[in-house]
Amino acid sequence: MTDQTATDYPEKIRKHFSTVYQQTPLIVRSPGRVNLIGEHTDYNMGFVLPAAINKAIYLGIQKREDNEMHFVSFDMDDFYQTDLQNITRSGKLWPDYILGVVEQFRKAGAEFTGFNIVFGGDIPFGAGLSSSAALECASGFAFNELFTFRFDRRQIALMGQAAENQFVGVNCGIMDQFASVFGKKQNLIRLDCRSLEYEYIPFNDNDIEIVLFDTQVKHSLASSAYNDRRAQCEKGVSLIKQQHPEVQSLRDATEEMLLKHVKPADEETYRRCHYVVSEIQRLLDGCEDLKKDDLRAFGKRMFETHAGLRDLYEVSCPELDHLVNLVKDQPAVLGARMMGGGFGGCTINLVEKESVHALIQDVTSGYKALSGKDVQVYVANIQDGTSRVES
Ligand code: GAF
Repeated sequence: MTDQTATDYPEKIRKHFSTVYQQTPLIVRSPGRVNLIGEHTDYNMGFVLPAAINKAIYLGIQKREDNEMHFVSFDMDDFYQTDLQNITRSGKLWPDYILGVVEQFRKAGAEFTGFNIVFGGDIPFGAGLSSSAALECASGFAFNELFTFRFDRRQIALMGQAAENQFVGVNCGIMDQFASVFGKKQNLIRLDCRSLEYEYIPFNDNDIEIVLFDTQVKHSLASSAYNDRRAQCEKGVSLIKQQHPEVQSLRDATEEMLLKHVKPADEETYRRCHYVVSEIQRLLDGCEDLKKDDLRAFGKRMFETHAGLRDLYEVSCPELDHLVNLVKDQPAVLGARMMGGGFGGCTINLVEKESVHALIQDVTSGYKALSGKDVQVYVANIQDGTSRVES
């Protein structure tokens, strides 16, 4: 029922690479992420609390002698080919995450020659665990290694985000790429998305597991709704700015400002902004709970985050709500909420270790009864960020 880390991926990639291209690749691993609290706060210049996990993209790369780029998706059994003169959208999405990063590297002055890629991995696609950011960061890190470009980790994360914003067309924040690149085993990353300053917070509680329940749904409107929410936050800021020119983002806004300048103008925009302003504070308070080792108090805030995402930000969906409702009265569950952009994907649950097995059984049957669907379960543990895989 629970999954295992696909430790044999580097070997699979290496073998496939040698079959397809008759070359030995350099291999990079870039992980997916969880986020404990601080949702939809990154593009509002607030804080987030993600961690890289034991699910990753593995990407093999090697130089070619021409200017062509050949990509193989091992898991999708798909191929795409273009050249360095033709960096345009591929029409099938997955190559765009790589092409978008090539474009960003070139904008930053990098000079490429052709290259071959094979990638694969065990981050479920569309589950809200950032498989796309992992692919962007794996690509960026691999280019840096292969062509010795000397960009630093921060630049690699930022170029991954810019690729997604400008090439793929999703206006995401920096959280996912940052978590993938900067992950540290047994640590959360408390990231200030305005300054990009960050601090590692140890999370190696031996009694608690991070359990992810995957709804197995992904609504097609997810990325347009994401961009809409972002635009509503910007609208809230512009309404406040008329009276408070110093306010640059919702990070600078107070509840009082929202009540005075946003609520009378647009009730829905107010609800969105109210959620964000409360969530930024909730994360700061949650970090205090962690300092005091009070995971119960922290978990309570996770439930509050879910309520805000459901009722105010309106990015949940019935399946996510079922999963949270199924666990909310279970004493072994300290906290639970939907995670990531929303409209599907996973819930994140902090669960007492000895009760994980029983909980999974309960949720599996409960979810089936409520939604008619099978839940997928992942037990996440916190791992290091992007790195080269030595052979
Ligand atoms: C997605 C985005 F990619 C992140 O930047 C973040 O905004 C998240 O949704 C919501 O917190 O994962």
